[in-house]
Amino acid sequence: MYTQALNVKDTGKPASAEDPGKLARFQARIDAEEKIEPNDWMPEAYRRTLIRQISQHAHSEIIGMQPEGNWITRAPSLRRKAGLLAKVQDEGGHGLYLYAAAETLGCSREELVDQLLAGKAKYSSIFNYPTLSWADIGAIGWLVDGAAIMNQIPLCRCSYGPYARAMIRVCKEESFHQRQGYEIMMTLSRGSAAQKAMAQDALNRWWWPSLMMFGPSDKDSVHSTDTMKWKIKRFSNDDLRQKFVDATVPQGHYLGLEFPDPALKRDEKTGHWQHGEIDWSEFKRVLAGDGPCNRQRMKVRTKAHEDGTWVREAALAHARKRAERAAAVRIAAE
Ligand code: BYC
Repeated sequence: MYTQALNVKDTGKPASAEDPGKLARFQARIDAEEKIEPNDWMPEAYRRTLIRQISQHAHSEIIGMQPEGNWITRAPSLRRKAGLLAKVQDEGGHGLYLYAAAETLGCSREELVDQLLAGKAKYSSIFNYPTLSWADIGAIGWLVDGAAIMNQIPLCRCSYGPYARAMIRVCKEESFHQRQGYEIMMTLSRGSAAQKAMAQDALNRWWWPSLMMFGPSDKDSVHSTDTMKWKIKRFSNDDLRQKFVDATVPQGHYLGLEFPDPALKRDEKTGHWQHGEIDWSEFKRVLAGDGPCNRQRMKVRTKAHEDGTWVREAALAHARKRAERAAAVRIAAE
């Protein structure tokens, strides 16, 4: 999509060595809400932060296909299967837009994928949890895509043009995903006692991991100061988490479900739903690679990458032949 525009190389320069005048002009552009485009001058730290965040986001979309893909063959009806199939394909598409956006910053998709497979790049903690029942597909759509929308709508206004533009389409598709998930939860909640229990069990298991998707609390967030200054992030982790809780709790109550948090209560003065303490030790464990499914996710991703080698090679050989043929036609015409 954008890779032809690459003329930005990693200078390896520490941020302190950068021209203060250029830095000031860059910040002034950000403050004036101008979009930064691939060939514009940008501080090294801005570029690196974007590569880190966008590639982590891309990896999350691709790894996120696994827990849901687990239920494609077991969806309870043809309609459900078609919906889920389309959703999982959308996630693959989101990964591709995001890798393309990251490539505009001078890092190839191959390098980014290698970092993931080598365990050097993160992906969202949420995808290290298993999908044990069909209700989990409803809970993922409702909660995980719901959290994703809350986090990603502000990213449509992010200062980096290619990321902001990619997020517009991603968010439109995520809202369809959220609706399909909530509709599954609604059907189960209005079904038999066993179906309602399945929906409750899914909410019990996905609620806390969904809150962790927003990242560490503001006091522990290492990147927020810079990313807020550069208008990559528009809201802090805790602010977005609170917006998500406020939007989601009434939806759960409408379903007749209970949240697995005895401390959850509405503050009558502010109108916000206050939640209990998040288990940050679990979050850290999952990030360190020791969640319920980390090993399985990486094993499956690595195998899929290896199995796809011939496809990538064939596509490159085809592109080479087309280019050679086009060059031959050009020479003959001269
Ligand atoms: N999981 O300083 P902080 C989706 C890391 S895809 C794993 O607050 P930042 C979907 C963070 O990377 C969902 N790691 O960081 C797909 C950093 O580590 P490094 C993904 C996490 O970047 C398919 C460290 O903790 N969404 O929705 O300012 C189906 C310190 O954190 C997590 C995105 O990627 C986590 N939950 O804020 C359905 C959105 N949280 O890199 C749905 C774009 C934090 O220094 N990303 N870390 O080693 C963001 O908005 C931000 O990167 C985050 C974190 C809010 C996630």
